Amino acid sequence: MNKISPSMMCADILTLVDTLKTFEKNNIEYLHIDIMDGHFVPNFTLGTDYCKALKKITKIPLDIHLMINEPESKLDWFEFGEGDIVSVHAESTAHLQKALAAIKRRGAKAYVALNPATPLSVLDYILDDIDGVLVMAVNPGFAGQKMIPSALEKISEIKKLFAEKGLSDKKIEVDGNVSFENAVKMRDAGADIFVAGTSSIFSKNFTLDEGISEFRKVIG
Ligand code: S6P
Ligand code: MG
Repeated sequence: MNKISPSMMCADILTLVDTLKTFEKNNIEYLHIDIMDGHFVPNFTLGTDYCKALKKITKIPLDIHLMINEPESKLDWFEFGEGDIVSVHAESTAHLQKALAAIKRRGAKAYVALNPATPLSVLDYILDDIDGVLVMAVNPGFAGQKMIPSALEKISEIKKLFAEKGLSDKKIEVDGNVSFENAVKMRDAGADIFVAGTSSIFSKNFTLDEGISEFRKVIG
């Protein structure tokens, strides 16, 4: 079954406890936490204390998306472990393998995140080190952007690559403008985990419960 990872930067911090209750009731699989450092991307969002607080109040695994330079030297700042996903950007470090191996050593799933312009050749020598790929369908930094269409082709190519190499247990996560409409195309291209933000479950046009049940139908 495909999985939902709501983008927590899109959730109202003042009603966070209620939002988490709604997620638990709806068996949401992951909480996508965007960590930005103002260097790798031009924005600041959530941080170490936020992850710690979530760990205290919910059992839903974290899906930490690190948009920070040199993540390998900052992994110890974060609380994560068995069952959680941690993504590092291929473009953010000269020591990608080192960062991925450090995540795995802590029992979490290591994903490599790829900006829209990053070619798949970066995967060539890290296939053994990853549990999945996080495909960015927008340039990271902000919610509410439009999907860059080449993301769909990228998802299909990764799916094909995993199948050819007998690595179909590895997952493809997609992030950025995963609207109800785009999610169908992303699913058809081969995505497994869908980051839900302002263009789907956090849209102001319906309740969170309604958004989640509609999104589930769409991602299959
Ligand atoms: C963007 C970030 C994403 C956004 C998500 C928001 O840098 O990594 O996780 O929070 O894309 O969703 P939407 O539907 O507003 O694009
Ligand atoms: Mg993200």
